[in-house]
Amino acid sequence: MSKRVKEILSWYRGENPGTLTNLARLLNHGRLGGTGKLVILPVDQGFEHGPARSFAKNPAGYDPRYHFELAIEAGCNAYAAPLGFLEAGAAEFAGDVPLILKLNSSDSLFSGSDPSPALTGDVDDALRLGCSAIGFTIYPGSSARNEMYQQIRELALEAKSAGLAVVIWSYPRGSGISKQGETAVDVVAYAAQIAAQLGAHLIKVKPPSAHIDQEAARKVYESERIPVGTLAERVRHVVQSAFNGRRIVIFSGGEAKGHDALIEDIRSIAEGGGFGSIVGRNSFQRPKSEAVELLHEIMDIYANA
Ligand code: FBP
Repeated sequence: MSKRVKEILSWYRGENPGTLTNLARLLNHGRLGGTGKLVILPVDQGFEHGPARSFAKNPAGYDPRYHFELAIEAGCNAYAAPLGFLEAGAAEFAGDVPLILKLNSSDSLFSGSDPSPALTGDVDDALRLGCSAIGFTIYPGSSARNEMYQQIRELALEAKSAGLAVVIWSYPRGSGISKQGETAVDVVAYAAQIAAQLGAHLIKVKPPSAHIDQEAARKVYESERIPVGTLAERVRHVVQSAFNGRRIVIFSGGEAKGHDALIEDIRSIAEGGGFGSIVGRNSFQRPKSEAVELLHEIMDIYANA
């Protein structure tokens, strides 16, 4: 076990040996194994955005086995997906890559302003499929947020009792927050704090913009001169907001974009002390060899940070 992984595990001393072992599995697997950094492949976009928007660019992605292969070939720390995708490959690829079962999902066919995801899996499913962790999305800013907080409180308790790790995707969204506010640095930092308080071991947020959304927060950012001018500074602030860096915070890739723009973001995230990335569309929407090359480039930036 590397010194860094041991140090990270020490932040989670309240957890049982099963959960610590599963956290270690996530941290020790793949090309970044042992570095304390993670790159995770998430493929829940088929449910969240629909099949064509997700897979038409690279039709190999319609096949659930493709994503296991991509995560394995690229040496990702883990592969995260909803129930159906994991059930379709968990036996064939058993033991090849740590799995994270996403326990809630929402589709884009209902266009209300307040996301209210359904529970689409449970802890027993995660155990049956050999997962290392459960995954759950919360939408701070939605009128349904309190229901989500209560659901993850129950699920996290159950998962931890069963020795699993808990990953929370924290996405501010809904009628309580403006579009610009969804990625505002104060809001993303707050979202990371909420996920940490809900007991997440790993927290996933979007890269924060320089916008400050909440008036009460703005006064503090200004009076305390919190540096948020560059992406690296904002990432540092978000990581600090999740228990002063004592929780693993990783950042999403976002919509498919050009190589250079993505790499620039990753460099800033690494410079700001981010623990890694979760890269979905930017990887599985490219041809596999290109995706593997890109994921390796991303991993090497984190490895050398
Ligand atoms: P991407 O790299 O494709 O952005 O995936 C990361 C992710 O967290 C997915 O797990 C999730 O489906 C997606 O972002 C949600 O995106 P949106 O903001 O459009 O709901």
